[in-house]
Amino acid sequence: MMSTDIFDIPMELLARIEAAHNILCISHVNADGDAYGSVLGMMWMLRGLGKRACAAMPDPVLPDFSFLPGAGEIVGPDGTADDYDLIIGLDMSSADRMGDVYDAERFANIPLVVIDHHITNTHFGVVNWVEPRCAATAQMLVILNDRLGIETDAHLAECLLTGIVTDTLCFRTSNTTPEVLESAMCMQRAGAHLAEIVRRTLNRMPFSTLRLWSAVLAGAHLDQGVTWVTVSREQLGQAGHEGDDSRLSSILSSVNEADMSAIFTEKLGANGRPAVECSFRAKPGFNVGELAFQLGGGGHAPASGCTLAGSLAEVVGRIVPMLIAERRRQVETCRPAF
Ligand SMILES: [Mn+2]
Repeated sequence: MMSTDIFDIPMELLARIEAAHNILCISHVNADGDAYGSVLGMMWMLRGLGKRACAAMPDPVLPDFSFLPGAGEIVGPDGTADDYDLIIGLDMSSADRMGDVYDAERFANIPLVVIDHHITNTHFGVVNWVEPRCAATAQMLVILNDRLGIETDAHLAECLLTGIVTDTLCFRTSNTTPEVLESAMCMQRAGAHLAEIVRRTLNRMPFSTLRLWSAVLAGAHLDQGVTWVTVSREQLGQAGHEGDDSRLSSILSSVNEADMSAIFTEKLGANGRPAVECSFRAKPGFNVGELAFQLGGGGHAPASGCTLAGSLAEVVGRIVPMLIAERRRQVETCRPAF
């Protein structure tokens, strides 16, 4: 028995799951490990209850996650049916994250319930179980599985541990509570291969990424407690990459001499004009959330971002001094907590 009584699962969610027979599970565009892990984990849980269940996602399955049990069964927008009696949306803070896979017209009469851990969730279902204290939607499903009394087989365990491992960057994020570790432990005991999941999801990259990072990091700057890099469209083109990589942010934010870090990635704006995607990180005790918000973006104290019009040189020239000033203000006005 897990010590997860602090989490309340809505009775209506349990009742709707128990009453349903044919269920569609959906997760989000630009899927990550928690999206795959939770949509497939939910599918296996429902099958464990003797129900029909289908997993659907807006985009084709990424090769990195094809190792997950059931990944080959994930359907796209064209693969869904009409006769579901319940739809479960997983790991999504808003309805638009379902992309084309949620056909509002076809599914108009099918109840949609939401299971998600994002604090920004818009509660777009008829029942919404939103638990920001959980580090991953997959962690919520471990708790749900326990509450439903389903035996955890190795398939299910593999999917749910993958969601937990990827969303916590292998138990390194600040929201890795004892409850997270307990859920992960239960999944490992049930047959999930932790080291293999880490190797397949976190500890791998194509050579092109290594080349991109080596070019980008060769141009790293450090000034008054702020470190930053720029990623040009030319560099992205050579590497054949989209660019936005949280692992590069993690490398920058681990620099001893810096309290704040930034990655400036050159993009082509919607109107063909140059634009720059800014991704900010702050050490504990510092805050980059407010700056991003002022610039029209969003995020939290430790991680935030925004997209600004202008060339790489223009945006860097404008934003770096703001970061330096913001860091200095925060050093002077408040002592960092850690
Ligand atoms: Mn998640």
